[in-house]
Amino acid sequence: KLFNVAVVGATGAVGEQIIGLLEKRDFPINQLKLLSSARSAGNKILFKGRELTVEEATPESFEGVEIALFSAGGDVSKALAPHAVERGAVCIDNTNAYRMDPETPLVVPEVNIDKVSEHKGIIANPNCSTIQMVAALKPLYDRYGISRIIVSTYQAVSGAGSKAIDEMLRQTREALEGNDVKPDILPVGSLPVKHQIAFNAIPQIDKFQDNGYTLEEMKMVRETKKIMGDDAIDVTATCVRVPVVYGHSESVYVELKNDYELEDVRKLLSDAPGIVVVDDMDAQQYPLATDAAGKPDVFVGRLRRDLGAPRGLNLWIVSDNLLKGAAWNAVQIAEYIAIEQN
Ligand code: 11C
Repeated sequence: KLFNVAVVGATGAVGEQIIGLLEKRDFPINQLKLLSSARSAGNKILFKGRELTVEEATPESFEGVEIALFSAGGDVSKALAPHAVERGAVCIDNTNAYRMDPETPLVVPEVNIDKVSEHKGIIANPNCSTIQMVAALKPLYDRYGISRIIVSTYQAVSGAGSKAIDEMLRQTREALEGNDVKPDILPVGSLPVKHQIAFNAIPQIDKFQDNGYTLEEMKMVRETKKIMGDDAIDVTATCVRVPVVYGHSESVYVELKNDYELEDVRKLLSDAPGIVVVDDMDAQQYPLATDAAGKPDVFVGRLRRDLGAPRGLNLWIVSDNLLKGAAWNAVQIAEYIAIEQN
Protein backbone atom coordinates (compact mmCIF):
# COMPACT_ATOMS: atom_id res chain seq x y z
CA LYS A 1 0.00 0.00 0.00
CA LEU A 2 1.17 3.50 -0.82
CA PHE A 3 0.26 6.39 1.47
CA ASN A 4 -0.76 10.00 1.04
CA VAL A 5 1.68 11.81 3.32
CA ALA A 6 1.80 15.43 4.49
CA VAL A 7 4.77 17.19 6.07
CA VAL A 8 3.72 20.25 8.03
CA GLY A 9 6.61 22.65 8.62
CA ALA A 10 8.28 21.46 5.42
CA THR A 11 10.71 24.38 5.24
CA GLY A 12 11.88 24.15 8.87
CA ALA A 13 15.06 22.50 10.16
CA VAL A 14 13.21 19.29 11.17
CA GLY A 15 10.82 19.31 8.19
CA GLU A 16 13.76 19.34 5.78
CA GLN A 17 15.23 16.31 7.53
CA ILE A 18 11.89 14.47 7.44
CA ILE A 19 11.60 15.00 3.68
CA GLY A 20 15.19 13.82 3.21
CA LEU A 21 14.51 10.67 5.23
CA LEU A 22 11.25 9.87 3.41
CA GLU A 23 13.26 9.97 0.20
CA LYS A 24 16.29 8.09 1.51
CA ARG A 25 14.16 5.36 3.14
CA ASP A 26 12.00 5.08 0.03
CA PHE A 27 8.88 5.49 2.19
CA PRO A 28 5.82 4.06 0.38
CA ILE A 29 4.32 7.36 -0.79
CA ASN A 30 1.47 7.87 -3.21
CA GLN A 31 1.22 11.64 -2.84
CA LEU A 32 3.47 13.93 -0.77
CA LYS A 33 2.07 17.28 0.37
CA LEU A 34 4.52 19.83 1.68
CA LEU A 35 2.81 22.32 3.97
CA SER A 36 3.96 25.42 5.82
CA SER A 37 2.87 28.82 7.04
CA ALA A 38 1.67 31.34 4.45
CA ARG A 39 5.11 32.99 4.66
CA SER A 40 6.97 29.96 3.30
CA ALA A 41 4.26 28.82 0.87
CA GLY A 42 5.43 28.86 -2.74
CA ASN A 43 8.93 27.58 -1.91
CA LYS A 44 10.07 24.70 -4.11
CA ILE A 45 11.57 21.53 -2.64
CA LEU A 46 13.11 18.65 -4.60
CA PHE A 47 11.79 15.19 -3.76
CA LYS A 48 13.06 12.20 -5.74
CA GLY A 49 14.05 14.49 -8.59
CA ARG A 50 10.66 16.22 -8.76
CA GLU A 51 10.11 19.81 -7.71
CA LEU A 52 7.24 20.09 -5.22
CA THR A 53 5.68 23.42 -4.26
CA VAL A 54 5.12 24.13 -0.59
CA GLU A 55 1.48 25.03 0.14
CA GLU A 56 -0.03 26.94 3.03
CA ALA A 57 -1.37 24.52 5.64
CA THR A 58 -5.13 24.82 6.18
CA PRO A 59 -7.69 22.36 7.56
CA GLU A 60 -8.62 21.44 3.97
CA SER A 61 -5.00 20.56 3.14
CA PHE A 62 -5.52 17.26 4.99
CA GLU A 63 -8.28 15.99 2.70
CA GLY A 64 -7.15 12.50 1.65
CA VAL A 65 -3.98 12.59 3.80
CA GLU A 66 -3.29 9.31 5.64
CA ILE A 67 -0.09 10.14 7.55
CA ALA A 68 0.76 13.70 8.62
CA LEU A 69 4.12 14.60 10.17
CA PHE A 70 3.95 17.87 12.09
CA SER A 71 6.98 19.98 13.04
CA ALA A 72 5.80 23.57 12.73
CA GLY A 73 5.49 24.45 16.40
CA GLY A 74 2.96 23.58 19.08
CA ASP A 75 0.42 26.22 18.07
CA VAL A 76 0.22 24.90 14.51
CA SER A 77 -0.18 21.32 15.77
CA LYS A 78 -2.94 22.39 18.16
CA ALA A 79 -4.73 24.31 15.42
CA LEU A 80 -4.41 21.76 12.61
CA ALA A 81 -3.81 18.24 13.93
CA PRO A 82 -7.46 17.81 15.03
CA HIS A 83 -8.58 18.74 11.48
CA ALA A 84 -6.18 16.18 10.03
CA VAL A 85 -7.46 13.51 12.43
CA GLU A 86 -11.07 14.41 11.58
CA ARG A 87 -10.22 13.70 7.94
CA GLY A 88 -8.76 10.29 8.80
CA ALA A 89 -5.04 11.03 9.04
CA VAL A 90 -2.71 9.62 11.67
CA CYS A 91 -0.61 12.54 12.94
CA ILE A 92 2.93 12.15 14.19
CA ASP A 93 3.54 15.34 16.11
CA ASN A 94 7.03 16.59 16.78
CA THR A 95 5.95 19.41 19.10
CA ASN A 96 5.18 19.70 22.79
CA ALA A 97 1.45 20.15 22.11
CA TYR A 98 0.18 16.64 22.88
CA ARG A 99 3.06 14.87 24.58
CA MET A 100 1.60 14.80 28.07
CA ASP A 101 -2.00 14.31 26.91
CA PRO A 102 -3.06 10.99 28.49
CA GLU A 103 -4.87 10.01 25.25
CA THR A 104 -1.71 10.46 23.17
CA PRO A 105 1.07 7.85 23.06
CA LEU A 106 4.57 9.32 23.43
CA VAL A 107 6.79 7.01 21.45
CA VAL A 108 10.46 6.16 21.05
CA PRO A 109 10.43 3.01 18.90
CA GLU A 110 13.33 1.34 20.73
CA VAL A 111 11.46 1.81 24.03
CA ASN A 112 7.69 1.59 23.59
CA ILE A 113 6.64 1.04 19.97
CA ASP A 114 3.75 -1.09 21.32
CA LYS A 115 2.05 2.15 22.45
CA VAL A 116 1.46 3.23 18.82
CA SER A 117 -1.59 0.99 18.58
CA GLU A 118 -3.28 2.97 21.40
CA HIS A 119 -3.39 6.19 19.40
CA LYS A 120 -6.59 8.13 18.81
CA GLY A 121 -5.25 9.94 15.77
CA ILE A 122 -2.14 11.56 17.23
CA ILE A 123 1.18 10.04 18.24
CA ALA A 124 3.64 12.39 19.91
CA ASN A 125 7.36 12.45 19.21
CA PRO A 126 9.27 13.31 22.39
CA ASN A 127 11.70 16.15 22.88
CA CYS A 128 15.12 15.52 21.34
CA SER A 129 17.07 15.50 24.59
CA THR A 130 14.64 12.97 26.09
CA ILE A 131 14.66 10.63 23.08
CA GLN A 132 18.38 9.95 23.06
CA MET A 133 18.51 9.48 26.82
CA VAL A 134 15.63 7.00 27.11
CA ALA A 135 16.80 5.06 24.04
CA ALA A 136 20.15 4.51 25.75
CA LEU A 137 18.73 3.82 29.22
CA LYS A 138 15.94 1.42 28.24
CA PRO A 139 18.17 -1.71 28.07
CA LEU A 140 19.52 -0.83 31.54
CA TYR A 141 15.99 -0.26 32.83
CA ASP A 142 14.86 -3.66 31.59
CA ARG A 143 17.84 -5.53 33.01
CA TYR A 144 18.54 -3.74 36.29
CA GLY A 145 15.70 -1.29 37.00
CA ILE A 146 16.38 2.44 37.42
CA SER A 147 15.62 4.46 40.54
CA ARG A 148 17.21 7.82 39.70
CA ILE A 149 18.54 9.80 36.74
CA ILE A 150 20.59 12.99 36.97
CA VAL A 151 21.27 14.53 33.57
CA SER A 152 23.11 17.61 32.37
CA THR A 153 22.80 18.44 28.69
CA TYR A 154 25.04 20.26 26.23
CA GLN A 155 22.55 21.09 23.48
CA ALA A 156 23.20 22.21 19.94
CA VAL A 157 21.81 25.50 18.63
CA SER A 158 19.95 23.71 15.82
CA GLY A 159 17.48 22.62 18.52
CA ALA A 160 16.29 26.21 18.50
CA GLY A 161 15.88 26.25 14.71
CA SER A 162 17.79 27.41 11.64
CA LYS A 163 17.82 31.04 12.79
CA ALA A 164 19.68 30.07 15.95
CA ILE A 165 22.37 28.40 13.83
CA ASP A 166 22.72 31.61 11.81
CA GLU A 167 22.91 33.60 15.03
CA MET A 168 25.71 31.47 16.46
CA LEU A 169 27.75 31.69 13.25
CA ARG A 170 27.19 35.46 12.99
CA GLN A 171 28.17 36.03 16.63
CA THR A 172 31.30 33.91 16.20
CA ARG A 173 32.36 36.09 13.25
CA GLU A 174 31.54 39.26 15.20
CA ALA A 175 33.64 38.10 18.16
CA LEU A 176 36.58 36.97 16.02
CA GLU A 177 36.58 40.28 14.15
CA GLY A 178 36.63 42.14 17.45
CA ASN A 179 33.18 43.64 16.94
CA ASP A 180 30.30 43.83 19.41
CA VAL A 181 28.45 40.54 19.64
CA LYS A 182 24.72 41.06 19.20
CA PRO A 183 22.47 38.45 20.81
CA ASP A 184 19.13 38.33 19.01
CA ILE A 185 17.33 35.00 19.53
CA LEU A 186 18.80 32.83 22.29
CA PRO A 187 18.04 31.70 24.87
CA VAL A 188 14.32 32.13 24.04
CA GLY A 189 13.14 34.02 20.96
CA SER A 190 9.92 35.26 22.54
CA LEU A 191 11.52 36.65 25.72
CA PRO A 192 13.17 40.10 25.89
CA VAL A 193 16.49 39.16 27.54
CA LYS A 194 19.07 37.68 25.15
CA HIS A 195 22.50 36.15 25.77
CA GLN A 196 25.55 35.55 23.64
CA ILE A 197 25.93 31.94 22.51
CA ALA A 198 29.27 32.22 20.66
CA PHE A 199 32.10 31.09 23.00
CA ASN A 200 29.57 30.62 25.77
CA ALA A 201 27.30 28.12 27.57
CA ILE A 202 23.76 29.25 28.45
CA PRO A 203 22.06 27.32 31.28
CA GLN A 204 18.58 28.09 29.98
CA ILE A 205 16.65 26.27 27.27
CA ASP A 206 13.06 27.46 26.98
CA LYS A 207 11.13 29.38 29.64
CA PHE A 208 11.49 29.07 33.39
CA GLN A 209 8.66 27.30 35.22
CA ASP A 210 7.41 28.17 38.71
CA ASN A 211 9.56 25.42 40.27
CA GLY A 212 12.86 26.97 39.09
CA TYR A 213 13.40 24.47 36.28
CA THR A 214 13.15 25.38 32.61
CA LEU A 215 10.50 23.87 30.36
CA GLU A 216 13.21 21.85 28.56
CA GLU A 217 14.29 20.38 31.90
CA MET A 218 10.72 19.56 32.87
CA LYS A 219 10.14 17.94 29.47
CA MET A 220 13.02 15.58 30.26
CA VAL A 221 11.51 14.81 33.68
CA ARG A 222 7.91 14.21 32.61
CA GLU A 223 8.53 12.61 29.23
CA THR A 224 11.05 10.11 30.66
CA LYS A 225 8.49 8.87 33.19
CA LYS A 226 5.76 8.61 30.54
CA ILE A 227 7.90 6.83 27.92
CA MET A 228 9.41 4.39 30.44
CA GLY A 229 5.92 3.90 31.89
CA ASP A 230 7.33 4.41 35.38
CA ASP A 231 6.39 7.42 37.51
CA ALA A 232 8.67 6.25 40.30
CA ILE A 233 11.91 7.11 38.45
CA ASP A 234 13.38 10.29 39.95
CA VAL A 235 14.68 12.51 37.18
CA THR A 236 16.50 15.80 37.56
CA ALA A 237 17.87 17.75 34.61
CA THR A 238 20.02 20.80 33.89
CA CYS A 239 19.77 21.82 30.24
CA VAL A 240 22.50 23.96 28.72
CA ARG A 241 22.86 25.46 25.24
CA VAL A 242 26.38 25.27 23.84
CA PRO A 243 27.91 26.58 20.59
CA VAL A 244 27.54 23.30 18.69
CA VAL A 245 25.57 23.19 15.45
CA TYR A 246 24.24 19.60 15.36
CA GLY A 247 24.14 16.97 18.10
CA HIS A 248 23.07 17.10 21.72
CA SER A 249 25.49 15.67 24.31
CA GLU A 250 24.39 14.50 27.74
CA SER A 251 26.22 13.63 30.93
CA VAL A 252 23.94 11.11 32.60
CA TYR A 253 24.22 9.64 36.09
CA VAL A 254 21.87 6.72 36.55
CA GLU A 255 21.25 4.78 39.73
CA LEU A 256 20.29 1.18 39.08
CA LYS A 257 18.12 -0.91 41.37
CA ASN A 258 20.34 -3.96 41.14
CA ASP A 259 24.07 -4.68 41.10
CA TYR A 260 25.78 -4.55 37.74
CA GLU A 261 29.07 -5.38 36.09
CA LEU A 262 30.43 -2.73 33.79
CA GLU A 263 31.26 -5.28 31.10
CA ASP A 264 27.64 -6.54 31.13
CA VAL A 265 26.40 -2.99 30.69
CA ARG A 266 28.77 -2.46 27.79
CA LYS A 267 27.58 -5.66 26.10
CA LEU A 268 23.92 -4.88 26.77
CA LEU A 269 24.24 -1.45 25.17
CA SER A 270 26.33 -2.75 22.25
CA ASP A 271 23.60 -5.29 21.45
CA ALA A 272 20.73 -2.78 21.75
CA PRO A 273 19.07 -1.57 18.53
CA GLY A 274 19.96 1.98 17.53
CA ILE A 275 22.75 2.26 20.12
CA VAL A 276 26.44 2.47 19.25
CA VAL A 277 28.97 2.18 22.06
CA VAL A 278 32.09 4.31 21.54
CA ASP A 279 34.14 3.82 24.67
CA ASP A 280 37.87 3.24 24.42
CA MET A 281 39.96 5.20 26.90
CA ASP A 282 43.29 4.06 25.52
CA ALA A 283 42.40 5.26 22.05
CA GLN A 284 40.65 8.37 23.47
CA GLN A 285 37.45 7.33 21.74
CA TYR A 286 34.09 8.53 23.04
CA PRO A 287 30.97 9.97 21.41
CA LEU A 288 31.35 13.44 19.88
CA ALA A 289 28.63 15.66 18.45
CA THR A 290 30.69 16.23 15.31
CA ASP A 291 30.80 12.46 14.70
CA ALA A 292 27.12 11.91 15.54
CA ALA A 293 25.91 14.68 13.20
CA GLY A 294 24.13 13.26 10.17
CA LYS A 295 23.81 9.77 11.69
CA PRO A 296 20.61 8.14 12.99
CA ASP A 297 22.13 6.32 16.00
CA VAL A 298 22.47 7.16 19.67
CA PHE A 299 26.13 7.04 20.70
CA VAL A 300 27.11 6.05 24.25
CA GLY A 301 30.49 6.15 25.98
CA ARG A 302 32.51 7.20 29.06
CA LEU A 303 30.89 4.29 30.91
CA ARG A 304 32.11 4.23 34.50
CA ARG A 305 30.93 3.24 37.95
CA ASP A 306 30.13 5.99 40.41
CA LEU A 307 32.82 6.35 43.07
CA GLY A 308 30.32 6.60 45.94
CA ALA A 309 27.23 4.63 44.94
CA PRO A 310 28.07 1.09 43.73
CA ARG A 311 24.83 0.92 41.73
CA GLY A 312 25.51 4.35 40.20
CA LEU A 313 26.68 4.53 36.59
CA ASN A 314 27.92 7.51 34.57
CA LEU A 315 27.47 7.71 30.81
CA TRP A 316 27.96 10.21 28.00
CA ILE A 317 25.15 10.07 25.44
CA VAL A 318 25.27 11.89 22.09
CA SER A 319 22.90 11.96 19.13
CA ASP A 320 21.94 14.18 16.20
CA ASN A 321 19.06 16.19 17.66
CA LEU A 322 17.44 16.74 14.26
CA LEU A 323 17.61 13.04 13.32
CA LYS A 324 17.03 10.56 16.19
CA GLY A 325 15.97 13.56 18.28
CA ALA A 326 13.24 14.53 15.83
CA ALA A 327 12.93 13.56 12.15
CA TRP A 328 14.26 9.99 12.31
CA ASN A 329 12.21 9.09 15.38
CA ALA A 330 9.10 10.41 13.59
CA VAL A 331 9.87 8.57 10.35
CA GLN A 332 10.55 5.35 12.33
CA ILE A 333 7.03 5.66 13.77
CA ALA A 334 5.61 6.34 10.30
CA GLU A 335 7.41 3.27 8.94
CA TYR A 336 5.95 1.16 11.74
CA ILE A 337 2.44 2.39 10.89
CA ALA A 338 3.02 1.71 7.19
CA ILE A 339 4.26 -1.82 7.90
CA GLU A 340 1.30 -2.51 10.22
CA GLN A 341 -1.14 -1.48 7.48
CA ASN A 342 0.57 -3.43 4.72
C1 11C B 1 16.03 22.46 21.93
N1 11C B 1 14.93 20.45 22.66
O1 11C B 1 17.09 21.85 21.78
C2 11C B 1 14.72 21.73 22.07
C3 11C B 1 14.06 21.69 20.73
O2 11C B 1 9.86 20.32 22.36
O3 11C B 1 10.38 19.54 20.42
C4 11C B 1 12.86 20.79 20.63
C5 11C B 1 11.63 21.36 21.25
C6 11C B 1 10.56 20.34 21.34
O4 11C B 1 15.95 23.67 21.95
